[in-house]
Amino acid sequence: MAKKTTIKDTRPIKQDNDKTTKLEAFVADSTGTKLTTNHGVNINDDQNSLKAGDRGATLLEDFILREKITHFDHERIPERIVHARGSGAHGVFKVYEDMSSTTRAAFLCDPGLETPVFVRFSTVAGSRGSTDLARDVRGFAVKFYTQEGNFDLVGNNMPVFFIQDAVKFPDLVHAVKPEPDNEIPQAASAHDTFWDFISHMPESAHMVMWLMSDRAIPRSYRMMEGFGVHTFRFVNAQGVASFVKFHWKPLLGVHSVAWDEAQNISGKDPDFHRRDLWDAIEAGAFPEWELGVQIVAEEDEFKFGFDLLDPTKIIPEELVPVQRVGKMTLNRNPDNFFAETEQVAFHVGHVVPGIDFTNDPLLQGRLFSYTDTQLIRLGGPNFHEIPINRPVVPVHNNQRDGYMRQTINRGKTSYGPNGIAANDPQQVTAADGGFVSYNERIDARKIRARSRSFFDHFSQARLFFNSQSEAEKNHLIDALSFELGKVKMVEVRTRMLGLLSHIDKGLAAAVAYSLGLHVPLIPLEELNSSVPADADPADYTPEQKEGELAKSEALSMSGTVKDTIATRRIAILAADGVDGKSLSKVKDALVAEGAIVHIIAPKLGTILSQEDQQIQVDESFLTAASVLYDAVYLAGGTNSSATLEAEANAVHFLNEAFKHCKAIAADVAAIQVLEATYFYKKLPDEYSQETVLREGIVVSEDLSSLVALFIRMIALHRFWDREVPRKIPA
Ligand code: HDE
Repeated sequence: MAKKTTIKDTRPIKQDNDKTTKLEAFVADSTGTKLTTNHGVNINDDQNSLKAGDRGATLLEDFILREKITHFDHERIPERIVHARGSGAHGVFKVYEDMSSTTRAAFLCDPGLETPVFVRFSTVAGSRGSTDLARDVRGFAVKFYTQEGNFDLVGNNMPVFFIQDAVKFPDLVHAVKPEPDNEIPQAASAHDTFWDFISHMPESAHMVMWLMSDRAIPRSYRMMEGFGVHTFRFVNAQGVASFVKFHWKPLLGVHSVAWDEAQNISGKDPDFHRRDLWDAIEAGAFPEWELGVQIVAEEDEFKFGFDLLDPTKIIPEELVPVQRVGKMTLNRNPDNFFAETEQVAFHVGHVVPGIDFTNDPLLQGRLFSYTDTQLIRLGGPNFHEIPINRPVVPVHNNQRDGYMRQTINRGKTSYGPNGIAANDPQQVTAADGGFVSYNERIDARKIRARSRSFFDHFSQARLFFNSQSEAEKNHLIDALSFELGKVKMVEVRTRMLGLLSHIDKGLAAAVAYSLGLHVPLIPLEELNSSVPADADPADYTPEQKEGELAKSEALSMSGTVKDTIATRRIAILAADGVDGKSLSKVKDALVAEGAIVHIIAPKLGTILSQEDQQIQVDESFLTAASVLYDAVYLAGGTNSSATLEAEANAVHFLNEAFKHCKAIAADVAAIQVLEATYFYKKLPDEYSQETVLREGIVVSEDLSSLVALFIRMIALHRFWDREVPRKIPA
């Protein structure tokens, strides 16, 4: 067979790397164009169908009507079975330093290289139209369009998963989705089937701790961590492999909302996270994350008290620190939601040379599922040709035909080896960048069973609970009390209490109190459905092991970044007669720090300041709500204060902001409005700067110090310390 000496399109590093330019070829801008049918004929009348006479029947020959309606009838595709509700954005990734000592992945080896990315954030359980603020895991899927093909890091905002083996995934999803008889409830895990499943699935104990924590109700996609969950492999050019866990660390810190607030936002603005991401990017406040890696040498595989292949376990950061190796910046909104965010197809099996898999049984199952799901969702095997899914490098192989094929392949051959076309397209050697799977030695029997090293389901669930701040623990107890309180079947509640008691007795007792039940004693052997009856109890010992980490700082959100108010939403409440000077001073200072400031008044239009100046109103009490803001400032001015004091919506706004532990600042001249709230009489009599920073309330006539304190308070995000002692109805 004739052999050529050169290969036409190997993948040199100097290819056109710009995904935006590549997408341009597919962009349709209708500005200044003529209206046409899909076969390109100009349309003369798009307002009337073709009829027999003025009032006559519509004619079958009306190809314009038929084409338009038929296309419309087919506009929807099946939504994703999980992660249906999502929001996407374009961006770039750059590695800080050459990582070639651990991986040969080219995009991680050249700090000068900017790799385009597309990211899709999502909730898991809800339908496409469901609320962003459901208590749920968030998907965090990143497609890197690298010079060596696409690498998809299809992760979540929680580092572990519910199950250890992919075979349980359909059961898990069936249990959490709305119940099959009445399709209730939407986008919520607070129902019988979910908790029935969990109560029989102790391996989910650790994940359930994360799900019941405030991580499940993020303030913003921009303020979430991301995790690859499974242990992957890095392989360097010498073929030396190490284990790797991927992390995304948001530069704005990790922040959440309160559960009561989340439920309110779901009504006031179900698109809250989608809008937040879109608006931040439109405003040029580009969200940023650092890519983190935890690297474990091959020879250290068995040095931990847990199995690296078990996706219900983390590697505590105290044991293996997270190295921050690069930065991702999201800098462009999609042009078209359907074409990009809906049609993007991620696949955990999209890896590039230098990144490889491990035998995590959950990961292995995912490797099958993601292609399979796109076949039904995107209608056939050619979904990789949809513009958003195309790599920035050329694709050549002998795959052909199928629904909606776009490529016009030239030539006679669609097979290899071939002699007719000199064996093109040709295989690529490893040295030239061909993918070679890691040469892992496997010497085993075929079995259908779980490794003993996967049996301990409770140690890390307990580690997570113990690592939470007092407020975070309270929220977790409240979340469990809420969710199990919505469960109708008492036996499910009781069984869950039994399971929780193996994590922490105090936690179980607190939830039991809320449910009006006692904690039953359910032996571990009875709970461990995935553990064979003859297993040695030593393998699933729930008690703290000697030398085991009791707490991990990194698991609490309380220690994350709190030094910026950029993009935080601040409400200024005002009415006619407001002190315009002080209002402008506070507003300007907040805007200068990058905050988004809205003036909220009893009605839209303008208000007249006490200096007789018209001030533009951004929202009225009807269109705004405190749950859509991070902090409130009450401007001064005698008439404004009198109006706001008498305006129930203004008082409610303040009460609610207080209840949700937000920063509140007031000009001393507006004190009468504060006096009308529930919380005023609960405030400490004496205020020092320290109390202000603990309680998050400042009232002052000295605007300069007020503004400075207010900015520090907003950066602290929430004042959970006041939540229990100063609880108010709102
Ligand atoms: Fe997924 N998952 N998953 N998953 N997953 C899907 O693929 C699946 C799992 C994750 O924004 C589906 O295109 C199985 C873990 C994200 O488009 C589907 C198992 C993690 C997204 C699928 C898992 C994820 C998906 C549905 C257990 C975190 C949204 C639509 C073996 C590491 C991607 C689709 C996007 C989507 C299967 C478990 C993350 C059906 C079988 C663990 C972020 O293929």
